[in-house]
This record gives sequence, structure tokens and C-alpha cells, in this order.
Amino acid sequence: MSPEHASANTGDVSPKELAARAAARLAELTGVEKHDVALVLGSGWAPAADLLGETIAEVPATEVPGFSLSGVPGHVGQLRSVRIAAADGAAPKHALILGSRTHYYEGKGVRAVAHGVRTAAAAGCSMVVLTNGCGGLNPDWAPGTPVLISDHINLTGDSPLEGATFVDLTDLYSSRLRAVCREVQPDLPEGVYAQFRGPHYETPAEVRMAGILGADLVGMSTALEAIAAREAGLEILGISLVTNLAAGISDQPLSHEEVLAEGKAAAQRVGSMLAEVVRKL
Ligand code: 8IG
Repeated sequence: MSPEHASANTGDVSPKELAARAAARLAELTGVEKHDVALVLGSGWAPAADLLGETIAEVPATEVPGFSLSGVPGHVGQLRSVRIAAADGAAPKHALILGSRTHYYEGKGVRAVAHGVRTAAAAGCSMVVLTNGCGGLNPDWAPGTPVLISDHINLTGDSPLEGATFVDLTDLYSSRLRAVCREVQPDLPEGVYAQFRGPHYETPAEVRMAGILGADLVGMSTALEAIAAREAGLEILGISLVTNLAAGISDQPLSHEEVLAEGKAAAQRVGSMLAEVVRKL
């Protein structure tokens, strides 16, 4: 193992310490001492990064302790620092864009899943925007519809927290931040997101089950990250992009290609919405 990648050997370090090391390295590589808001960009959201502001630095995730290469096509393994001009002459904000989400289904464990949001907190962020591409249960939500996450149902059977960490999850997806989104786009729908383990999509029966349990959206990310983000003290905004109707809601089978194509088509629209929201935060 080369010295540069010796950081991958981090089994002996606590998650919080590893995040602190990642934040320190990030500050070194980007030249940005403190970030204000972090964004995790999921399927279909990557082009939004270009609309947020001026890119100050872009760093391969593999150069920062605790991050590893993404195994998913369409997911970019880059960490980006973006300067966002403030709306009203106030000081500019610095956004940290995490383009390299580790999914639970990759089997790297919950620490790897939570590392991005923990690094964001260690880098000084007070908020995180968690985005994803997902399946929708509401037949009125055509592919390409952005939906605010109002709450989640964690169906992974796992937690990113260890030990007796009894964290309150009331108002996990900040109603304050959802209201900011509605200032930008008043007709934004909202819904409950169910995180399945994946990587397979659900069966139609599982989608019906999720609906009975109270879910409007089904996906493979976000809930575990939101829990870790809350524990790390971050305020959370969750936005899903419905890229397909969930299995059995329409009579079409699901394909990853369809998911990527829908994401691409919607990226520009949701990207400019997100940029406007972040300028208001
Ligand atoms: I994009 O229909 C995307 N991700 N679990 N189900 C689950 N994850 C998804 C889906 C979906 N679409």
C-alpha cells in the first residue's frame, strides 16, 4: 500500500476522529478552512454542482481519509468546494459537495456510509442537503419530480450509531429548511422516504408494504446518513428526485439506464432550484 493510501487503513480510529482527519486534509487540499453547508448528490443530481457557484477546488475522494471509490456508474467520486455568492451583500458561503456517497448495499459497513456527513460536520458545516434518486409510490409523481423528504422509515435494520447513543429523530428533516424550499418552489410535494437495503429494487409486494407502512418514496440511501447527520449536530434537508415509479406502480420494469436518463433530463431543473435554495440558507 502506498503512503498516500495508508489512510484507508483506519480500523483503529473512532468515526469522529476519522472525520476530523478527513476535514483537516480537506481544508489542506481545498485551501478552504471552514465549510458552511454540505450537499450529498445522489442519482441524477451531479449536474446540480455546476449551478451552485464557483468551484474553488475539486479533490478525488480517495485522497481524503476514510473515503473510497464509488462502485456505482453515474456516481462521481469527487469532493468539491464551491463558493456561493450571498444574496444580499453578505459574506459568501462555502459549500462542500460530496459526490461520492457510500451506499449501505456496498457492504463497507455503516461507518463508511456515515463518513461523508461526519466529515461535513467536522469541516464546520451546520447543514447538510441529502439528495437521492428514488422510486415513487404516488402515480401523480412523474419521473423527474422533486419531492421534499418529510420523514423516513429505516428498513435496513441497521443504525449508523454505535453504543448507547439515544438520538432524538423528531423533525429530522428540518421543517425550517423545507419552508425555505417552498419559498423557491411553492408547489413542491413532500413525502416519507423508506430506505431499503438494496441493491435489488423492490418487488411489487414490497412496494405495497412500504405504502401501507406510510412510505411515499423508496430508495437505498439517505435514512442512515440523516441519522448520523443528526447525531453530528447538522440540520438536514432531504430532497428526492423521483426517477421511476416504484415496482408495480406502473406496468413497466425498472432499469438503471432509465434511472440515469431521467436524472439527466431533470438535473438542470432541480439543479437550479437547489442552487436558489442553498443561496437562501
Ligand atoms: I433511482 O425504485 C432509484 N433508486 N429501492 N427503489 C429503490 N431504490 C431506487 C429506486 C427504486 N429507484
